[in-house]
Amino acid sequence: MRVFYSSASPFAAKVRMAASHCDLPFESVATDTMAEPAELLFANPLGKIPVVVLDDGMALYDSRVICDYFDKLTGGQLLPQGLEAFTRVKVIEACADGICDALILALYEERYRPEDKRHQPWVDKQMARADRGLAALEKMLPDLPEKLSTAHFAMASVLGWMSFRFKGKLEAERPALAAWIKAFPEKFPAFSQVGPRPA
Ligand SMILES: N[C@@H](CCC(=O)N[C@@H](CS)C(=O)NCC(=O)O)C(=O)O
Repeated sequence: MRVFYSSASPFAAKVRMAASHCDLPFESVATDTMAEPAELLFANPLGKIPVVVLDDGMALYDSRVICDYFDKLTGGQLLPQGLEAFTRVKVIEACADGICDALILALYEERYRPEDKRHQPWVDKQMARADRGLAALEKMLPDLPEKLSTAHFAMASVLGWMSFRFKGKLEAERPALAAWIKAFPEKFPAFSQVGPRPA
């Protein structure tokens, strides 16, 4: 199995953490989405990472589909079985992923648009969305199951990524989330290898 990734990509980190947790061997393929390599576009017409290419050539995206695939493949290593616990995990995962989507949009506005074409109200909207999501995530902390799940990996992805892309924000605004991500490597030691890292 090959995973198209970049070290800073939070969504790719989510998938690599989940694969490591499930003891699934994989080859990491460093991918620059801006360069749109043919191999990436062939595997994922959307041109985004992460993409997993299975040994038979089948390509899977996006991160939620990939994590759900890993869960099925391993007989339920990433998601609880009971309906209530399953639903709680999926909502936390969706919230963490949504925060990440909003922050990425805000960041891309700065990174990829010429200064005179930037639209601050759009950035403000995304930041407000992310802030509401972070407040909700903090409230849902007690809902996290003891066993590692896709909710943990989605949270570790966005919060780990924020710790270098939005340095100091969590500590200043969401101390419980800042403490959670600080403690996460104790629960999941492979975080230092497969968690998000500055490029
Ligand atoms: N919903 C997707 C989001 C993936 C995503 O936004 N990936 C970013 C990197 S973290 C990307 O490929 N960005 C490049 C682009 O948008 O052109 C998932 O869960 O995998």
